[in-house]
Amino acid sequence: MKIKSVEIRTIALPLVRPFRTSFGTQNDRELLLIKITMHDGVEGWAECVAMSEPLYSPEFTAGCQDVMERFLLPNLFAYGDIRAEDVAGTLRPFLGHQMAKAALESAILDAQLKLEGISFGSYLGSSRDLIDCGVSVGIAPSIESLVEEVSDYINQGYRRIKLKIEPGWDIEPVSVIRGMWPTIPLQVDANQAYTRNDTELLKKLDAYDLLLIEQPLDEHDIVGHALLAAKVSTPICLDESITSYESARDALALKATTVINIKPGRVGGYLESLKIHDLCVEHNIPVWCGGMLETGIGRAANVALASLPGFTLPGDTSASSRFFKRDITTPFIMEDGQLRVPHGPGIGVEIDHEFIEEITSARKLIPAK
Ligand code: OSB
Ligand code: MG
Repeated sequence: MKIKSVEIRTIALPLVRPFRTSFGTQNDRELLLIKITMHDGVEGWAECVAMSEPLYSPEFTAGCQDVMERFLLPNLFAYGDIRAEDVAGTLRPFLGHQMAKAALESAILDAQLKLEGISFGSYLGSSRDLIDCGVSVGIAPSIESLVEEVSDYINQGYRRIKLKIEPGWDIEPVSVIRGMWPTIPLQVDANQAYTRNDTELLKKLDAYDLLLIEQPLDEHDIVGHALLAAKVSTPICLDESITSYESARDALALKATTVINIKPGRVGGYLESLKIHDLCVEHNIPVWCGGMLETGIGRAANVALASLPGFTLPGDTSASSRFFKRDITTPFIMEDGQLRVPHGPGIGVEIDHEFIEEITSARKLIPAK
């Protein structure tokens, strides 16, 4: 395929409720949407999962657009006849910027699969039609409102609850939720909010039968996670620290993580995700699919990925309604705590072009030279 043009737009979707984590509070989801048009007329869509500020990862929306325009797109245009499998290799000289690279690779993959009539799921190696849904629950203003929010998700059918924690909001919310729902699969996510000095505190979480503790320490503190993992009985699961196949391999070798959260944007795309998945299957490491408050475009691809055989834990693959009143694609609706993997070609969901127009704040068309 030869790229004809790339359209980058910025959209913003209001969230149904504020989403608070240890690194900040989000009230809406600003993100870049990528549309790649090929010379043969086929179009590929993807979203870039970076957020508007570099609080979760070093990438942010405006920075992603800049690196795409300045370096990544000129490289892809010069490549000529391109397939998704070529993208990571040709972009390798440009360091980092996994989320920007992932978005471009995903858009090219969507176009390629649409041309070939293959779904993301079949291409990646899906082994089931339905995937279990988990939900990520933000830090709440009070224990009462947390209980209310979690009850609502459990009534909707979510099969796993993940509580965001930070110093001062950890043991109490976990003990209350565990006390009210003694058997619900439960895990916590600290987004790097603790230090090596918090080992004794984190050890207290062992009393609550948690599936895992996600990213308690700084993303660069792999050894700290290994030391912590040796002292607590709850499994440690890295998120922010896993930015590539190599970082996953090394964290596993150091026993800094015994479960892995794969987020395609964070690791540079679905093809890199597949490599990490295969590595984990080989080492008997449970895998689950993370989320970045994706719209239906990114969610569709994530749901396809989450249907691979190594994804043995429910992911942050929630229904569209978890974050948005109205999605920009056919919405993902939960049936008995599960989502259906799309079967259509490419990402396999219908795009709501009219709604996208309404929420677009900026757009740029970049013709391939
Ligand atoms: O750490 O998993 C995280 C959202 C934004 C940034 C980081 C994280 C999250 C979530 C939400 O926990 C996951 C979702 O999309 O449901
Ligand atoms: Mg996380």
